[in-house]
Amino acid sequence: MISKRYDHLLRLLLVGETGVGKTCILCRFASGDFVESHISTIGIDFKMKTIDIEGKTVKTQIWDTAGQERFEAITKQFYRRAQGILLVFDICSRKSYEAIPKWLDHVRQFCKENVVITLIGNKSDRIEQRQVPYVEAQMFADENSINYFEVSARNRNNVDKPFMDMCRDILTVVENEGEPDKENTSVLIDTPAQTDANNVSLSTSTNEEPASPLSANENQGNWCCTIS
Ligand SMILES: Nc1nc2c(ncn2[C@@H]2O[C@H](COP(=O)(O)OP(=O)(O)O)[C@@H](O)[C@H]2O)c(=O)[nH]1
Ligand SMILES: [Mg+2]
Repeated sequence: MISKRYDHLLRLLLVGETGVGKTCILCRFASGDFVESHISTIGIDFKMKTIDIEGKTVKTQIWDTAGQERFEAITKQFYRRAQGILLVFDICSRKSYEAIPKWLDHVRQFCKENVVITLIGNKSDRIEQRQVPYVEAQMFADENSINYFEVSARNRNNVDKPFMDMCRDILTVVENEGEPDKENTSVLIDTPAQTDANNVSLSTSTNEEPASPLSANENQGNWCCTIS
């Protein structure tokens, strides 16, 4: 019999405009890498990372969305399953910050009520090109009762902190309200139902088909979409 190697499986989702650095933040957190240029995320990818929180082994399954509007039909399904949302903007792009209320609306509309939300201002290494003052983003976060962190995926500054704090907060929710679907935690790559909303069809693929919950390739994968 295979024993479970973790105490909790938490599902997190990164959202925000294209180009703010979501994929870079995820790579930095999950594997420690910074890759200068990424192929724009098509649909949705995920990576997994196991962390220790107060002696508990917590497996995080982190989904990385595409910012493009036409993929919203896909990402809405992932909002429903997420226990934590990381709302990302680029501190050097006022436009990406001004889009945050729109992303927050999606979260409030589609997520469960007890979802933990964190605002992240990325690219803090480019402080001289800053277009969004720290205090302004902090005030927005305070008004919406969410945490705010400035990070740099490029120089790794502060990248782990929002993930760690978010997981701690989710564990508090889980301890108070119970794990939403504990019976499914042995299924590491569980994906929402297929949809044909807005003519978007989905198929799921991992690098290799995971043979068991212990297989190495459970740690990343992606959803592909076909727009018809
Ligand atoms: N200077 C700087 N550039 C970054 C940082 N994070 C990402 N980038 C760059 O921003 C661009 C978009 O990053 P990407 O992760 O693909 O954005 P996404 O569309 O939100 O997933 C890429 O050229 C990255 O190299 C950062 O912390 N600092
Ligand atoms: Mg991306």
